[in-house]
Amino acid sequence: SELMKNKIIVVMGVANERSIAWGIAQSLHKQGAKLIFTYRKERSFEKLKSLLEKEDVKPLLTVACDVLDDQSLEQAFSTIKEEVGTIHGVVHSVAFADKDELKGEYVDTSREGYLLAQNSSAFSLVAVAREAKKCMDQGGSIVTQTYIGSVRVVKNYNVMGVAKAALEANVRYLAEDLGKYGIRVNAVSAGPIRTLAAKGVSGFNQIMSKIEENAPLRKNVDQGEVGDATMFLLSDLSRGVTGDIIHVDAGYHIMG
Ligand code: 0WD
Repeated sequence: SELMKNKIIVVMGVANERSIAWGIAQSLHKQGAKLIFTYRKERSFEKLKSLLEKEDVKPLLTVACDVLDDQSLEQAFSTIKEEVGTIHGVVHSVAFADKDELKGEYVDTSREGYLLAQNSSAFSLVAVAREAKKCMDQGGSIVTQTYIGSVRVVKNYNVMGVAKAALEANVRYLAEDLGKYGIRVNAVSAGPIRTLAAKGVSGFNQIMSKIEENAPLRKNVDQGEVGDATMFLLSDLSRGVTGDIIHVDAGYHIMG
């Protein structure tokens, strides 16, 4: 099937083959989407190039974009507009916090650490939506990635949990603003997956075994499961859904 035929989607946040954004890209590619990739670091660009070659994915465009930098964001989306024109969706799979803030007590969070996490992980969705909107003249769908640490206290997740709470509120406010242009905004709340970003969270292995024991499906999820759910939110199948958070966590969030 070709659910995403004729759709052009921007994928932000592929660092390597383990990245959730890479799982999403594969789901989208399988369903016939045309893809544009953004990357931050040169190192990620090299990884991305070799991944694309290996999997025989031919991107429409790859463009540098640092979400902490307004000029970089404007430049990236104006390049997309010039080279490609209309886009139909954006995958925001980007977050960052200083490793030192992802352990110990939350009360000791520094001001700089707090602001960096909020800036990279929550405000970045607002900035991306503002720029992407300029290329979404036929409506579209924006999907971000969040985590249960936004609504529950997850040991060591600390400053990132608070950033994810802000991210989820951003999803709702943006959904209201952009709804009148036919642009939907949603999030996937994924269970823990071993990626580069996850390495920064101490006690990650314990979190994963707890889910294997307690989640209704008695397993952890993978990038493919998150990829397919994100694809659904980018596709017309979800045309009635906006401002929402879909949990792809083997059901863990329903457990007391
Ligand atoms: O367990 C997990 N892995 C979960 C992750 C569970 C639930 C949610 N998530 C979220 C993360 O919080 C994040 O929002 O999924 C998203 C993607 O995370 P990931 O796939 O686990 O992480 P990773 O593969 O490390 O990709 C994160 C990428 C960065 O990699 P590089 O090495 O290029 O910094 O986030 C991007 C970047 O691609 N990123 C940025 N991109 C542009 N500008 C920036 C930035 N300033 N900061 C980080």
